[in-house]
Amino acid sequence: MRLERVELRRLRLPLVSPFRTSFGTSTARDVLLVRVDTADATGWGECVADAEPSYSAEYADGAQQVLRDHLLPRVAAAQHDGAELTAARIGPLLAGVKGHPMAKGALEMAVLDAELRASGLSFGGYLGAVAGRVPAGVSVGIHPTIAELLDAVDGYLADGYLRIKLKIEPGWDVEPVRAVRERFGDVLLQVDANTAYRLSDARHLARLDAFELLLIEQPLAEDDVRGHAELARQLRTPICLDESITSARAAADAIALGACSVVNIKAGRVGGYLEARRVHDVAVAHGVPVWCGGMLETGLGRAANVALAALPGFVLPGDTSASGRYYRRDVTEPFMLADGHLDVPSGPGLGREPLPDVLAEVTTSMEEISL
Ligand code: SMG
Ligand code: MG
Repeated sequence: MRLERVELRRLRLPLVSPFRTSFGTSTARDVLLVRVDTADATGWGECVADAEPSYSAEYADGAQQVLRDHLLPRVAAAQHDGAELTAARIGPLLAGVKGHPMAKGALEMAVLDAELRASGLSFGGYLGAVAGRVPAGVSVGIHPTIAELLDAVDGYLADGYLRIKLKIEPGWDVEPVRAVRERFGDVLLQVDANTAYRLSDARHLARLDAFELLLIEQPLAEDDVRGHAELARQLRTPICLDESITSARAAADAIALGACSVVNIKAGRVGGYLEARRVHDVAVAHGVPVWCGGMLETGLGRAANVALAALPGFVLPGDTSASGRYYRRDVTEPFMLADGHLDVPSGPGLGREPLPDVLAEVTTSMEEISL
């Protein structure tokens, strides 16, 4: 396969409601899409970097620049030398560029989509999906008041979501969790701190043990694996890592060190769906349950996430919500909740493509690169 043309397209997609986390409030997504054209097929990749480098070091402008100036030139050079391109070759080809997993992952996703569309295989089929639908959880942001939080959770449960994740931060943790537990009984419940705590908060966080949470996600800093291992010894609530798991090797290390007993898998955070599958395989080999994280993806990233979430080690509901939880109009045919589940697309590649009219409406810029 040879890439003939690459398009870097930016979209602005307003969220249906503001999403507040410990690192900021999002009211819209600044999306970078990568489109690759080959002689046989077109492929789409979605970069999950946000406008601000606040979830991780990456951000959309930086991702676009590293794609244009460092990643795509390496692909062009390899093609010039006669290399046949496949998605599996993208990671090794880009290994000389340090970091930038979200930018790399978006390019690999686009190449994989084109490759699979050309061969007729779906993402799920390629990755090893064993289910036709996946259970859907929902991530609920920090709200101005507990009453508003309870209203939001009530609405999501009425929609059929099977698991609730509450965003927490110091000052918004024990009381909201207690309120949700008291009001909604034994609903599957977990929390995500996005690195907002320190190890010295261990005694405070242990107060969450009373609420039988599925897990607490990333309480401490991204690079504080030892801190998480120490915290795990002080909490009964299982620790799940998100930001810290930057590769399959990082997952193996964190598990071996006792820093987590559950893993959140996000393809963008680890450089693509192939490394995401390796994270899954490492976790399964250690008997560690995994679930699929989310980065407010459009229907394109969502299609790939839902396929990934259908692998056998994904035994907990993911942050794989329906399109309507995020966007009034998704850029693809929307993902709909049915009985608390999303169907895994079965068509070639992602099994979803952008709707031209919506895409045109939300596009803010477009850059074309000939290879
Ligand atoms: O896609 O439903 C979603 C969002 C899930 O909470 C979510 N993601 O740390 O897990 C996480 C956050 C990171 C993104 S916040 C913009
Ligand atoms: Mg998280």
